[in-house]
Amino acid sequence: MPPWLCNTTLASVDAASTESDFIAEDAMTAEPTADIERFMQRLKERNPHEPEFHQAVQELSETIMGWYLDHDRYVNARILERLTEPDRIITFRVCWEDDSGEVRINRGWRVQFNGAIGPYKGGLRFHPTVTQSVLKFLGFEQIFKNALTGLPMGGGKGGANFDPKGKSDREVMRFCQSFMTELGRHIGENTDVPAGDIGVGAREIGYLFGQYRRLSNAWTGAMTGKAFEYGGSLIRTEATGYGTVYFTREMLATQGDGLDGKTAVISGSGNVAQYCAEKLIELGSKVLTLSDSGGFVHDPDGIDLEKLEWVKALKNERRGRISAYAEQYPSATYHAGQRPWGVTCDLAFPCATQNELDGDDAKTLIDNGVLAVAEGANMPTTFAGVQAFVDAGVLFGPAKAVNAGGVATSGLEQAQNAMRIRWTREEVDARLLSIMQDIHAKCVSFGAERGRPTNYVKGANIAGFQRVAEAMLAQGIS
Ligand code: NDP
Ligand code: 2IT
Repeated sequence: MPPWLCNTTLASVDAASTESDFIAEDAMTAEPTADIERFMQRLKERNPHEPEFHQAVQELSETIMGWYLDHDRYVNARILERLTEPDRIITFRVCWEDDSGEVRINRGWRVQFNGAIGPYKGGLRFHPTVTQSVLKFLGFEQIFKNALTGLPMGGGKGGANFDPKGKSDREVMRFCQSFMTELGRHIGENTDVPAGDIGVGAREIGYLFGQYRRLSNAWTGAMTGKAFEYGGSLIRTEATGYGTVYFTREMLATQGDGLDGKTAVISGSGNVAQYCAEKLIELGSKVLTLSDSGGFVHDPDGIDLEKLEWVKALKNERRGRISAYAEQYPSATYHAGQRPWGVTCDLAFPCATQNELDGDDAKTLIDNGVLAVAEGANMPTTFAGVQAFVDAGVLFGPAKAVNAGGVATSGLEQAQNAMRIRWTREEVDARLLSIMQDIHAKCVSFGAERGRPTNYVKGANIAGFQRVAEAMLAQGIS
């Protein structure tokens, strides 16, 4: 342990030291490892009981600290310290009445993390595991992801510890109306523009937007992910999954390889997983698995477009469980309580949730010869997993680059709403592709390493960070 950490215990930290000297003069020349430890120690003291947020900041710090310390302008302006403190967090009670007349109470949040490069932008998550820590990690990641898209979008995230599973449509509607009654005063097309995430799909966006429109007495593009009929963008539904595959194709191309004939393992069976599978199938890969929180299905014959349509109806309309796939298609087996990483594959796409692929899973995938791993979900790979992939020279695409196609297409939806025009499917898809290629190029330019595959984690972190840091410097101390 570096000497300066020895007497910096939680108990010894007073109010003054929590808001001061993150990188003191004496530490400026130390190894980044020591600086990372010191910085993380302070961050944890300021933000106790937020393991997901600590993890996201640690992952960023591990790849940018050396570069950051070389930039006195950033260090002197304490950009990293400022960037890890949200602009504000709004938290509120959400009361609603269930179908049996019982009063239910949930907690809602909006984390407006950093607005330097544009209005806050990021999804809403409705899931029982939602906590402030989860939303802070997601909001933090969103800052850099949005910066990578090149569009004017700040970073934010919100949600509630509400579980839409097992609720009637009317219950979900009442919850959404109550949630938006409070959130509505904090958002707006030039302030903060929410969208979907886990548990918030087309149905929820419709109810949320409808309530916002009533409250504001105006039709504005204050939410994205809307259905096409009332101002949504074509391709937004598909964008995260499609973008994930476009990015993977770029990674493979750096090694003269492609998607055709590759086997792919996907986790999740929601929005991102469905459209990741669809684009992979269209481009000639064989999709072997899908999953949900109950387990995974393995179809050695491959999940083709027809089977995928069946899955979409199962998950999006009938709101069923993925286990039903194995009853419908006898070629498949269902593995209750398990994740799909033991299935041999060329490509792996974690598309469900955070920390769903750990160091042991990574080792299994590497031993089985995986070529590329692309994070469709946010922070699905643990720190040990990321390290294992990078050390093994696997093409590893981190979430903030790989899944940025969703928010990028939200940005395109905002643009269309502001201009009062609609672009065709082809036009939006072409823009999405070009944004994903551009993000890939940025990762390569900041993450190239001699004699090794590009370090996309480092590339994405530095490229995203730099854009926001420059904007913050230009706008003065705030
Ligand atoms: P959906 O709600 O459509 O689907 C989520 C999927 O993940 C479901 O299959 C769900 O299974 C599974 N899942 C959720 N929580 C858990 C859990 N704790 N353990 C195991 N499985 C779980 O969400 P999305 O597809 O939109 O989101 C998936 C991931 O992609 C998230 O990390 C999200 O943040 C990220 N993302 C989404 C974007 C978007 O545009 N939608 C954009 C960028 C990233 P079950 O049905 O059993 O809950
Ligand atoms: O994690 C994400 O990037 C999203 N859930 C999409 C956010 C958005 O505003 O479209």
